[in-house]
Amino acid sequence: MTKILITGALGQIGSELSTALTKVYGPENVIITDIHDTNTSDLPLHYEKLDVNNEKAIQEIIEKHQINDVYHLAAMLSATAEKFPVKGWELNTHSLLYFLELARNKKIQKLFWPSSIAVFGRGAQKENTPQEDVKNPLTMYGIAKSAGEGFCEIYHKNYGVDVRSIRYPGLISWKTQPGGGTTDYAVDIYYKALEQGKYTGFLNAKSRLPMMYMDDAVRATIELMQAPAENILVRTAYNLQAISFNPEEIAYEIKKHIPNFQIDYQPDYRQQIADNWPYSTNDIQAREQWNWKEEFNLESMTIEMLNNLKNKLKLTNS
Ligand code: NAD
Ligand code: AKB
Repeated sequence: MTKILITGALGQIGSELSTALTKVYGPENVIITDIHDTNTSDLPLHYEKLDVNNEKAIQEIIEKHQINDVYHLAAMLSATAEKFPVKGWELNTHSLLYFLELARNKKIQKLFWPSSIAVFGRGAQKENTPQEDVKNPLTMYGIAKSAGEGFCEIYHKNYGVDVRSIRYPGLISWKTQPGGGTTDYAVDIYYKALEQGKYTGFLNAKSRLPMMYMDDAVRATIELMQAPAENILVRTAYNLQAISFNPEEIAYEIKKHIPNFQIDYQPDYRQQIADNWPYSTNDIQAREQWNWKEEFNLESMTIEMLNNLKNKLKLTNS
């Protein structure tokens, strides 16, 4: 049976991906890790503290649990990485190299590492950005993701490492709050709509960006990792398109359910980050090579978000 280790497992993606992987591989085969001290009795899975800046600690945990596959999610997201550029660069690149080295030395079999739409920047086509378009990112986060994609391709080509990656768009979920990205507004807006009936956005009304509901992202990740190796022809990271919208459009969708909902706009430093990212990406390779297809659009995602958050907030407040 495949034994799995997840880093950054308490984050927005990790908290949902770990549950999904448990359903596939069994709870006894999924080890979740993060940098926090956590009362492990609160968690349904086997948790261990792991700082991915510590190469020796990574090696030890891989050996201790005889890990086969790693989902390396620990990272610093775009908005935070602009504030802490050196820490962001180190966390987002060095830790990936540690896992790639383990794979090169056959200590692990398969590695998943997420990239981002942030790899695109100056000179890239804004609409329907092709898989192989120019990558001139203008953020520390995007530069680190672009370097990471390069590492993955080289380790695959030169050392036969089975590393797979997706350029996730902004991910929207109700279970765990996002952790410091530019697309975080698209989660916060649902909370504020339910709690306060109004929201002040940090991007302008027309800032359209690629987005995806978490259920689609988790399913895509598992499908990519389960696809036969010979189908995976992109070893940088796959474009994956689902939904594109701007703050005005998501607000319009929310108003269908909360008619008095109000939005206003006070763009901050994150506007400049968003201005460099695509409006939508072309993901034909993912669709053709491993049958990627999204299930959620803006309408169905909004219904899911509002219904689930209503229950969650009721429980939290009672
Ligand atoms: P998140 O910020 O919600 O979670 C990251 C986790 O990493 C946190 O739980 C944090 O405690 C942990 N972490 C931070 N430093 C660590 C360290 N030194 N050692 C171990 N753990 C550490 O992020 P996320 O949204 O779950 O993103 C996961 C990955 O997906 C990242 O690589 C991110 O760049 C990528 N991604 C996310 C999105 C998105 O919209 N969520 C979009 C594109 C790409
Ligand atoms: C962020 O905004 O930093 C992330 C991403 C698109 O990579 N959500």
